[in-house]
Amino acid sequence: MEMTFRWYGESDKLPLEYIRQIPGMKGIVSAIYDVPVGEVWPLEKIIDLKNTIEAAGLEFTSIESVPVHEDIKLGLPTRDLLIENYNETLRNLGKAGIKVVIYNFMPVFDWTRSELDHELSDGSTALIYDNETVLKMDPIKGDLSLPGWDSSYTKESLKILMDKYSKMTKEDLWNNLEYFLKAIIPVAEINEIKMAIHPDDPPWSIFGLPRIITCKDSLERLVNLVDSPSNGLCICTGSLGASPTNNIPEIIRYFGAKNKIHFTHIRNVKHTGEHSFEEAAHLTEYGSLDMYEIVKAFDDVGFSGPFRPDHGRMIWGETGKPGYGLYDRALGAVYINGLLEAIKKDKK
Ligand SMILES: [Mn+2]
Repeated sequence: MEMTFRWYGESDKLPLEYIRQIPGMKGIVSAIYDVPVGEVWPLEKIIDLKNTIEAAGLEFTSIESVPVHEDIKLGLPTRDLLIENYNETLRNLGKAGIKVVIYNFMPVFDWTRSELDHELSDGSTALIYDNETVLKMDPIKGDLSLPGWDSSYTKESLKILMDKYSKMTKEDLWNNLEYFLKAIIPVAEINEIKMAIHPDDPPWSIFGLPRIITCKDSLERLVNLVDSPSNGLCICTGSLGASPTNNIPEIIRYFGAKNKIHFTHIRNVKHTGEHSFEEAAHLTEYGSLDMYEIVKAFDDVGFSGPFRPDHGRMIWGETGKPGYGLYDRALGAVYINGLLEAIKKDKK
C-alpha cells in the first residue's frame, strides 16, 4: 500500500515540504482546480503540477478528482461533447504518467455535512452529519454553505439545476452513468489509467436527489457495467461506513480479490443515530469502524495501490479547510503505518 496525502495545489496553505515529513508519505493526490468543470485539462498544467510535487520529493500518480459535468449526470444532449472533453483530459493525464483517476457521480452536491466545526468532548472540532438538521435545510434558500459545493452556483442556477433532477429516478442516473462509463473506460484503458469511483457521501439520497453508489450491491453493479481492468473503485471507509449496514472489511475483501480497488480513503466514523454520524479520530475506539480489521483486509487481499488518510479533525489550534488540516491527518497516517507494520510482522 502506498501512502499519499491530498493537497489542493498552490492555493493549499500546507507546504509540500511539511507533508513530505510525515513518516511513510510517498505521494500526493491532487487536481487541476482552475479549469471549469467540463473543459479539458491542458497537458502543460498537469506537467507543471507534477513538476512542483516531484521537486518536493513526492510522487504524483493519482488524481482526485476529475469532476463529471452535471449535463453528463443528467443525460442531456450536450453530454457527448463534455464526455469527449473528459476523454481528452484522460489522454493528457496518461501522457503525464497518471495511473489512477478518482471521480464521483453524485448529483449537484458532493460530500455533505450539517456542521463543519462541531466541538467534540476533547475540544477538537470535526465535521458531522445530523439527519434532523439536514432534513430542515433548504439549499435553494441558500441558508447553508458547505465545502464540496460549487460556490459558483447562484440561488437561481441552483434551483434550475435541482429542477432538472426533479423527475430523475435512480435507474435514470444508473443509465447515465453506464453511458458515461461506456464512453470513457476504453479511453482510460488505452491510456493505462484506472478509474476509481468514490462512493456517495453520505451513502443515501439527500435533498430529494438520487444517490446510487452506496453499498456493496451498487459497487458490484458498477464494476459490472463495463468489464475492464480500468473500471474500478475508490473505497472510502468513512463514506461507506456512515451506513451501519455496510460491512467494510467484507467489501474490501470482496472487491480486493477481484482487483477492483484502485484507490482507498481510510478514516473512522462514529454513528450517532439513524442517518447521523460524526467524523471521529482514526483510532478504532473513537468511532464505529474497526480500523484494524479494515487495514488487515487491505493487506490480506494484497492491495498494493495508493491510499490516503482521509478527513481529520481540527486539533492543536489549527485552522483551515475543514477535514483537510495537517495535524490530524498526519496522526491518521502514522496510526495506519503502525497497524500495517504490526499486521505484516504478525504474518511472518
Ligand atoms: Mn473519501
